[in-house]
Amino acid sequence: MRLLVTGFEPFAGSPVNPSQQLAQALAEEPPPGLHTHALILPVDGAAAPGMIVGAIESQQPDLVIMMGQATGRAVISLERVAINLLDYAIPDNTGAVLVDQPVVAGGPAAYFATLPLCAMLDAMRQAGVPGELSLSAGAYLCNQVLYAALHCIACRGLSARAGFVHLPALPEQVPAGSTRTPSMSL
Ligand code: PCA
Repeated sequence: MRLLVTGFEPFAGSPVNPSQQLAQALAEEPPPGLHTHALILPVDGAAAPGMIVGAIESQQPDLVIMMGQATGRAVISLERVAINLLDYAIPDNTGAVLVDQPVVAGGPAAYFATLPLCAMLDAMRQAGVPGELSLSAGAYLCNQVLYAALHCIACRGLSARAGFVHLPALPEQVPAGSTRTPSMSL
């Protein structure tokens, strides 16, 4: 089986992003039996969707696991839904702020992730890793690439299963003295 795993570059002024580190670690030490390719996406709303679509088309993966950082979340979140909305609360890394725009003009309102999320959550919990199902990947880059990937797979009739995993901040990203920002080690 071919796995395409993605992370994002750092954003919002942080020097690191756990999703980049985890994607790179998975590529260096792939899960047994999975031919794993890692792709690090820019936090750039104009470039990132084309990059995930290009990777799906060129590599024809069986599984697409996209990852990103969700500051403020305490456990690993498995996203159930991608919505056709861009509503950035902060600029992307090029300075763009897209508000009240579709990811794909004329596209469906939403797509469900197609990874086996309940089985993944059970497996995570059995392994002692706290997790949850999430109903919103937001309206920023993470939702955008999830929507773009699911739209590409649906439109081209591909069999790949795809979904998005949001990760808590790393301990070193928590401001000194803060007791409010949850974190999880890599
Ligand atoms: N998280 C952001 C975009 C990049 C990242 O790692 C998000 O949740 O949309």
